[in-house]
Amino acid sequence: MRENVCILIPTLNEGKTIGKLVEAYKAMGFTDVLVVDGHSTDNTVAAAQAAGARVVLQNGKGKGAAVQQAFGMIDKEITIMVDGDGTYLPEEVDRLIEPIVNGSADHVLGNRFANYGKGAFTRLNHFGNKMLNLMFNFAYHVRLNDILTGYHAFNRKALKMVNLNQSGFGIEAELAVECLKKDLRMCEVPITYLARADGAPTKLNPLNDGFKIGYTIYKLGKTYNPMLYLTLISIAIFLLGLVVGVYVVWEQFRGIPHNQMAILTALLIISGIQIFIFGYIIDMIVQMQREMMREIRKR
Ligand SMILES: Nc1nc2c(ncn2[C@@H]2O[C@H](COP(=O)(O)OP(=O)(O)O)[C@@H](O)[C@H]2O)c(=O)[nH]1
Ligand SMILES: [Mg+2]
Repeated sequence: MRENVCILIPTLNEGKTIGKLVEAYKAMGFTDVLVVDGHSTDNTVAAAQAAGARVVLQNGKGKGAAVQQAFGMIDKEITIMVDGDGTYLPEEVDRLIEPIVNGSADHVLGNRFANYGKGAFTRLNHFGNKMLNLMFNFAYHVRLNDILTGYHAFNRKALKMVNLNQSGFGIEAELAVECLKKDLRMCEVPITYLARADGAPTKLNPLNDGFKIGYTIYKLGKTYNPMLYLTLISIAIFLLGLVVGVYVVWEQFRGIPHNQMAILTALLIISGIQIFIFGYIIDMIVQMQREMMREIRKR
């Protein structure tokens, strides 16, 4: 079975850990280890090759571009994607492979919150991850614990259907969104998450990238769930109208008329209701389109 698996490792300056990682997978019987390197300036490429990996230098910039490129090159039933920083355990790979082999999922995510080592998450990182997962679950009506994990498994179907346009660190969020949009079955399995090796800093900038990932979720969420966004806007406008309206009525009782403000009240309340109805209609169109795509895909 292991000859049907490709181990994909995107790397950028992971010279400290990549050699061992590739060796570990090789020793477990995975013959196809593909390292897509983002033009590392350390010994990553040499170490990966020495350990027996197939190394490809990526075109374009960012992990997203690297992964998209790799997806186009892989022709295996199962693809495992794992960070090259040694924070994930090769021995746990079967947990991710299992749901693919038994056919219960198309995309498996390793849930890092199940078991994480001391210092694996900084406090900010832990908080940020929780927030982004909450936001994601809210926008997409799902219940996932860890969409930003670095340990994934895909079957061939998922690999061919997923389309990543975003570069940089939006990629994990985009992966999750793509799988939902394409109606792929996702599942999570518990995994271990270790701290990075000393002197091998993450490429992630927690604040900056956190906002980028949040923005990606928001931007993509708009097309997936337009109702949500329009509902939020309509509620805001409606409430504003209500506040102004209460003030106008209050003043009226005290004998002070506010004609312009009364007009404003009416406009705000009507706009709020209308935007809500637009959202409802757009939602219906999106649902219908999704249903249709589902039918088409079944054939
Ligand atoms: N090919 C490629 N790999 C990258 C790039 N940026 C990060 N990576 C790799 O993607 C993986 C995840 O990055 P990492 O810094 O560990 O992010 P973190 O796990 O969120 O801290 C690591 O194996 C990195 O070496 C890039 O621009 N190109
Ligand atoms: Mg990492």
